[in-house]
Amino acid sequence: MQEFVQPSQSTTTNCTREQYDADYARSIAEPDAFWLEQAQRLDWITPPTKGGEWSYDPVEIRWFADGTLNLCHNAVDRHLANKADKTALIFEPDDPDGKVRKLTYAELHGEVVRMANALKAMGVTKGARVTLYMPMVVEGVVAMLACARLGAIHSVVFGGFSPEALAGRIIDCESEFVITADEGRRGTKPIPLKANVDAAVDEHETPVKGVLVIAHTGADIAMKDGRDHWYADLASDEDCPCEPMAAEDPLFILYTSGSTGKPKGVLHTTGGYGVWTACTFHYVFDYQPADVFWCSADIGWITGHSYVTYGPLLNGATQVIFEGVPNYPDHGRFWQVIAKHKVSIFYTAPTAIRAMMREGDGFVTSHDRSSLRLLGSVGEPINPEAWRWYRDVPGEGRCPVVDTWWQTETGGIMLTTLPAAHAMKPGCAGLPFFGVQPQLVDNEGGVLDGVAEGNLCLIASWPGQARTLYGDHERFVQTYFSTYKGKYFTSDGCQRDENGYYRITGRVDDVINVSGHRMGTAEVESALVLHPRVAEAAVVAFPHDIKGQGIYCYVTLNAGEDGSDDLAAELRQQVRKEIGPVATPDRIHFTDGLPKTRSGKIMRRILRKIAENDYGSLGDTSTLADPSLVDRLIEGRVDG
Ligand code: 6R9
Repeated sequence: MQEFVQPSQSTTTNCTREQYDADYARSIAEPDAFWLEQAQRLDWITPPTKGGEWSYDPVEIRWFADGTLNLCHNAVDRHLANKADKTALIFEPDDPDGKVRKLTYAELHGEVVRMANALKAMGVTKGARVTLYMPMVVEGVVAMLACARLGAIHSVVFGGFSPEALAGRIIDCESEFVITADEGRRGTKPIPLKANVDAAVDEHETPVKGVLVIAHTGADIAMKDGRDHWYADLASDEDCPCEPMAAEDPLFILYTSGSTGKPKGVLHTTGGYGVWTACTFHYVFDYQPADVFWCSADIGWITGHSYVTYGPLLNGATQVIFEGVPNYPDHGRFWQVIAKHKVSIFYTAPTAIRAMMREGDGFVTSHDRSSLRLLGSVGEPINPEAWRWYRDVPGEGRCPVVDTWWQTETGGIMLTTLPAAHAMKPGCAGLPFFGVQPQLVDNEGGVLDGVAEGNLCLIASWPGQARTLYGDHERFVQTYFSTYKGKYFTSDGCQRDENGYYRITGRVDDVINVSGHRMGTAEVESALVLHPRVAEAAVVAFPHDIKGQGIYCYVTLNAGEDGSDDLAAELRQQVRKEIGPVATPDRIHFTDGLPKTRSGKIMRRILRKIAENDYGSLGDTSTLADPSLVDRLIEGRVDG
């Protein structure tokens, strides 16, 4: 196990080690009292008297159920009393010479009201599903908050997903409304968002009846009469009160990949999610009122929901919204933005850290980082080498690093160290946040105590937990609560050391974590087999220096077909079309067969080992229908 690293700078702190110990113990012993107290971080219309009412068998989860509130009020309106002139958002455009836009809380309120009125004018009402397909601009955050204001349920689809993927998500939650922009822009590259929406809606049977379009780049786009509306035409400043919501009313749906089938619409509700994101933001980032916070995640992912839109704004924080990418105009862009806006807390993903590390320290050290006081990592395991570089070069050895483990389904941070309370261990997420009860189990469900490695479960509910999968509670139960009865199974492998620190080893299911983005192998396989020349496909992960994991595809072709570079290119294109550029295969391996058991089950274990270039431990191959295939697969392995 790695060494401890003491936080070298003792920050003004929201939590000392003693407080953590006492509060953690209390959060487990008296969860209702503890969380009802934490719930006071929010303004309630009717304060809750009930804490958690939950069961994992059968699965039913409620928190603060008799409370009512509105999260847009909490993120925006309530700050008008004493933070009206405080900066809420600092927008840094893709083009470093472009116009920075700063919005105070009063201005953010004005924007949210205008957007909410535009949505109302399109017919959006409480409970309606609204799909967002947006660039990383102020209006993305504003649109989420406007939905929350009206009690509509937002479903944000990452702008890098294809029209096919977008259509699937619109159809699954029967969304009648879409909010988009003419175009997005990342590293000068235009992203045809509106054209993609047109392709999704025109080429599929969808319930969409209104599309709200934000003019962002000014590109010339087609508008369909009666369906498409320019935001500027519908926006208005009329009074638009916040809709009172029950704590358990849905706040949003966010689609995420699983090991089987189509993406799952993870559903979060209002009260518990609000309390969880507000509370974790306060403690984990040790948030102080003068901080400038920057989370580099896109709002299309859960990290952008919890630590761009909700966590910071519920705390009345000032934060940077960044449209661009880490390597444009050069590899120093992140540090230039940090210097420019005097960012004090920076939260990003290991894949970005590794990519920047490779480019050399000069891109970092040429920018002033004296404003930084805390660094965070999220999305995938961070290798100790990258962790140390992050801490020593960008963080000048003086900024604590929090390695935060959590999932779309957990709503917010679950395992982490707290900046001034805990020593850090490179590569280890750390300790459970308040109320979190991790448990390691073996494959048979046997509980592992003390120093151990096993499958990570959570045995008690917490306010930020997802409540269901939209429209498919049975799948929710099956996916998360059936492997180990009575426990939430995270699908992550995990080690616990002698200090009680947790280190996540990665997914133990068929989910690949590419640059911190979850990709189901089954989804990629379905995309590949749509090609008329493909017979069968099996997709596995392999270790990738920058992305963490890469996508390795074994493909068998129909009789008489031969693999070629051209066909490989076509298949890559096919996957980009079906899912989006995020799922582009790294390697395509044409083979005359896939290793199968005599009962016809693909032996993925073997395929994984070959992709990983690890032949010493292929295990028992005697049950294979065609044992000689393994040698041919090894020979044909695609490298680079
Ligand atoms: C927040 C987010 C969840 C999966 C999760 C795990 C991996 C996230 C991590 C981490 C090691 C960390 N993961 N944070 N692994 N250390 N600090 O990323 O949500 O997109 O749902 O992904 O990401 O494997 O199960 P999501």
